[in-house]
Amino acid sequence: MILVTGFEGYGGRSANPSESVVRALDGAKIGGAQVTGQVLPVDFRAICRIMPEMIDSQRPRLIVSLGLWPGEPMVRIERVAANWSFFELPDNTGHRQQGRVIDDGPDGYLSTLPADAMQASIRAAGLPCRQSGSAGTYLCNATSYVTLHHCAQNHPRTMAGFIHLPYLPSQVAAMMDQVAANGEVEMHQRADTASMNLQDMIEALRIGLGVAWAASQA
Ligand code: PCA
Repeated sequence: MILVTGFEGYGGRSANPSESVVRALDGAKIGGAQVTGQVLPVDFRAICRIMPEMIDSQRPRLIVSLGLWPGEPMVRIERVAANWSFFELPDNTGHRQQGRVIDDGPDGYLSTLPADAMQASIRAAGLPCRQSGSAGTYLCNATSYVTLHHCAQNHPRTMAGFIHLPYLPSQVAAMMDQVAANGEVEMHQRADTASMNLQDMIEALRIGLGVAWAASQA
């Protein structure tokens, strides 16, 4: 079984592309594996509880969590999860985690996804994809850390990692309207205007999950 997670909107945004991608993939079959999609709350304390519970009860062999990285122009496979949080934005409950994600956990984990192979296949399909050495210090990094820590301790054969996604084009269009209406910064000062359409993101994920699933069965 493949578990794919995404997030609801946060930081004043009503939408999150990761939620739309997860809803599209929920129930799909990829490489003979059943995909279960789960949309998660932007809530640090809930994530610390929900991710381990879901992994214990559903026993996925592969876990790919998704989130938005504003300004990212392509599908971005994260390599590292750090045991460090610095929430510049409060989560959706108003909580700002500062400090370790898990007090007695190691400083970091490397993703166990076959990132090079996933990236190569996604690019071969004509879709832009890259890797990154930092998922930031907000909830996506924390989710990735909690997942990799739980798997390392309890499910060592489960492959897991995180992928950040760009904005949807409609979100950027609405943002540009807001920039114009507010009249506070010039359009060119906004560096977070990259986007990718939903079908391309879904296709990239289908390809990446297929590659990762095959590797998990080898
Ligand atoms: N992106 C945030 C958290 C939720 C999301 O979609 C992040 O990058 O941490």
